Amino acid sequence: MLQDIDYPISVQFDFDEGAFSPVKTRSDRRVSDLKMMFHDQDAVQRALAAGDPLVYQILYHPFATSKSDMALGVSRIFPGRIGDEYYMTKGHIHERDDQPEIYFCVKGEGYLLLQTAGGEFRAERWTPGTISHIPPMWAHRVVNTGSDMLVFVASYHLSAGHDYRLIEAKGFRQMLVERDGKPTFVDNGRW
Ligand code: PAN
Ligand code: ZN
Repeated sequence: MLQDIDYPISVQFDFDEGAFSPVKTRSDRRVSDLKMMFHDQDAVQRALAAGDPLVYQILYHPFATSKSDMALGVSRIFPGRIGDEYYMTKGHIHERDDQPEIYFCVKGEGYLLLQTAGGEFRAERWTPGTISHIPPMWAHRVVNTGSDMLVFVASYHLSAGHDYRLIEAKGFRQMLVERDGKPTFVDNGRW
């Protein structure tokens, strides 16, 4: 029996737009919201002075009932770079150590970066249609290395919690930068 449901149960995804509706909340992340994540701090200052561009948006819809609570998030990462480093999400690890997540790349191209607190690192190449499972206790970040918007759908439990401290402190072991016009992995000197 359906009761205590926060309607609507369904939302409609538009593949051309890379967005669904209705949206409960939309958050914008600008360079100023993730300035410590980029390695080239001079380039960060130039971007801030040039109007603090939008890096990504998160469209969010909680599906909450009295007995369960899944979250749907769609992230839309714009194409661009700060210096030579591609636009990306901040990246976080879930506060609860038993909480995984599913990511589904629907548009664009890039990489999913995964990393444990101990520094084990993985990168998965993404094209439209790639569906990735993020295991519990792995930090996750998505990098847009393409020339169009990268859009992915995320589904996770509302109680997972987001802890940004580990990634704010040191970042991921490797960064994605443009070299000779191509996305290239380079070691992050903070590790
Ligand atoms: C996603 C992320 C979203 C934005 O919904 O929250 O892609 O990335 P940051 O939270 O790292 O800025 C998710 O992984 N939720 O758990
Ligand atoms: Zn997550």
